[in-house]
Amino acid sequence: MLGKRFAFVAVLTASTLLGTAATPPSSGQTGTRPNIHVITPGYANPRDAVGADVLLDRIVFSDGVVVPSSAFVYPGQVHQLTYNGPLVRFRTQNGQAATVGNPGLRYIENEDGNPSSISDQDRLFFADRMETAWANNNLNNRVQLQTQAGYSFIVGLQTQIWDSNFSYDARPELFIFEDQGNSVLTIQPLDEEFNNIGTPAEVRAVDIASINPNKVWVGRWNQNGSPQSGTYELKMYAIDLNRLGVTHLKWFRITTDVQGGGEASADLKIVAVDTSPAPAAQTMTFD
Ligand SMILES: [Ca+2]
Ligand SMILES: [Ca+2]
Ligand SMILES: [Ca+2]
Ligand SMILES: [Ca+2]
Repeated sequence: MLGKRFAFVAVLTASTLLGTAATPPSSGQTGTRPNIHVITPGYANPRDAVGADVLLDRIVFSDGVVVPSSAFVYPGQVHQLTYNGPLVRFRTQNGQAATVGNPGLRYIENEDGNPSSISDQDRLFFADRMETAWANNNLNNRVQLQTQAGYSFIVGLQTQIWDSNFSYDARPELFIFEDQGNSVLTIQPLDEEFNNIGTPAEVRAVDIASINPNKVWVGRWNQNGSPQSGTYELKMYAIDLNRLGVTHLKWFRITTDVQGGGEASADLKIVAVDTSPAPAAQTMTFD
């Protein structure tokens, strides 16, 4: 058993050095995309719940394996946030009637008490605000950026996650949810000293597809924070860790400097899962 796992590592290392790692099929390919099941307590019609809770209840992989919400791994830390864009465009948001996560909107420039500019203290405190917005299964509680100005930040997951199969497989570990699926971002895996490792994934608008088996809807607000009528469709990109050139992951950097293919304004909710059957045993083997 251990010998087999070490053999996997050797193969991956060789292919990475040679730059010949196989390109995985698109996550949007029919048959491999997980089913995402959402519940909207108190609302029979999910589109009526966009001012409240839109809860990610479970993920069902194409092989039938179910990941319940109790097994989700959320971002637990956000570091090194950069943003030099305009005011009143970068915020966390949630339904005004939400019971999961803090309700309402929070803008980055308000964190230091002076809304007329964006300071280092704003960026520092807003990074914590992002982490708080992401640390629950309410898909309505997310980060929104309404500008072509980019951002970057480092995400630390609550726990390290492992890939059950070090080649490409149909149980993705990282789920990126994005309003309307019209944005771009790059995901760069990092080691514990925040050095680049693995392979960066450039996520383009075409990669971010409608959620199946049913579309999912979230709330929309004006730039001044007032609720807008109607809904946004929330779309998703699911990533097998093999796509990032790593077997396990805790830290990664997200940037929006991808050129072309969408807006540099990803509105994000990030959820991870550990697909390894015995993560503790694998950690002992490799760390
Ligand atoms: Ca400020
Ligand atoms: Ca894999
Ligand atoms: Ca996997
Ligand atoms: Ca978007």
